Amino acid sequence: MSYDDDDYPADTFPKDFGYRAYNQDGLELEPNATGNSETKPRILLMGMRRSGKSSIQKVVFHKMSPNETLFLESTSKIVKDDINNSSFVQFQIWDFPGQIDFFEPTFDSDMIFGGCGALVFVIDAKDDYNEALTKFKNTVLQAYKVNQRIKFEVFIHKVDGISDDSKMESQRDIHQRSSDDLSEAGLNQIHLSFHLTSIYDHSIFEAFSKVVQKLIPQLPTLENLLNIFIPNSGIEKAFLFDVVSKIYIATDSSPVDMQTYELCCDMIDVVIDLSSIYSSEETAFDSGSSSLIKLNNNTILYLREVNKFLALVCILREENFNRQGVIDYNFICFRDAISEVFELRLKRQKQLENNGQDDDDLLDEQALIRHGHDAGGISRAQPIN
Ligand SMILES: Nc1nc2c(ncn2[C@@H]2O[C@H](COP(=O)(O)OP(=O)(O)OP(=O)(O)O)[C@@H](O)[C@H]2O)c(=O)[nH]1
Ligand SMILES: [Mg+2]
Repeated sequence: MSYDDDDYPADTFPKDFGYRAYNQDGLELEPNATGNSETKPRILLMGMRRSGKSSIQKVVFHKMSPNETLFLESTSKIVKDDINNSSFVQFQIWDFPGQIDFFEPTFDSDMIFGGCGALVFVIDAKDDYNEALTKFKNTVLQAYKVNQRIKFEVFIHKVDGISDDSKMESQRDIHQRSSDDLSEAGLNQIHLSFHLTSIYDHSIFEAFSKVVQKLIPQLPTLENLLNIFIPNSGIEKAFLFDVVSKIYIATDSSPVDMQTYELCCDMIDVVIDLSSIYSSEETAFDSGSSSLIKLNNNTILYLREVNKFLALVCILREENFNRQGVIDYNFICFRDAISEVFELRLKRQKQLENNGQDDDDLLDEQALIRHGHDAGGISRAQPIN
């Protein structure tokens, strides 16, 4: 469960269609080890020792099962992990040791916070969190000094086995106290988001989805496309999933219900598992994949492959599936529109590289893409009744 105070201008996201396999063991990279890693947005995982930072990173991005995290060793130096799941989902995650000290001379704040898109601060809700809140305040102060564009995301973590009432109470308390601490320090304009998370259910995937979405400059375009696609196809809700991590990178503007999200995640698991039984690994999931599950409450889950790494999962009423032709036709328009967004993006990015422009120009480009699609692209996605 999570909520945000407002929307922030998105940071820039370098794109190419390339894909590199990720390392199951959690790649430990030297700085600058990969050519473009310095330009990738960075997500920092910070918090007290044993708060669950490494577990989160392993469960969400490396398919570690929650129970296995019991055997994780304490992190002793910054572990940098490149995530290149799809052209939308590309960033670095830096997992910090809990005992890191900002005031140590070797701690290079400029380097660490400079290229940071989001700072995820993990607080163990099962533990006394006074010290964590002090550390959080110091972290924000330090980070904000260097980079005012960082999005601060607080994960109130390990909420499994805690009653809903005490979850809400912890969230209220942590929100209140951290906001008070920051306004006392003269920083009341800082944007904080709070998420209740656990690696033992889908909440951690949902929270990470929200974090990643804010770093995707094309998000408004993707949401727009979904908002047009859905009513025209008789669909109630749709998620655009990054198949590898099961985080959703966009959804239409209707509210997200946790149970629906879980159903969609489970569907992806089923489809991937079945595909790998019946086909070779290379072709397990490709642009021809689609899948349909009928639930016993007149609801249908319909999955369509967008490309090798993205899938659209739709929830709709059974009777609306009579018009499958319309849905499939609209889906193809939707898919074409997405690839157009990327072509535009790539073209623009090449231009920027040649001209050496900076990030702010990329924000203008967002407007350009959005305008382009409102005007043309998806308008073809009308049902053919
Ligand atoms: N109950 C519960 N335990 C969790 C959860 N997430 C992590 N843990 C446990 O918390 C312990 C510490 O997890 P780590 O991921 O090593 O914590 P860390 O923040 O990386 O710790 P340092 O590297 O020492 O800073 C492990 O035993 C995990 O199994 C959760 O959501 N719920
Ligand atoms: Mg760790």
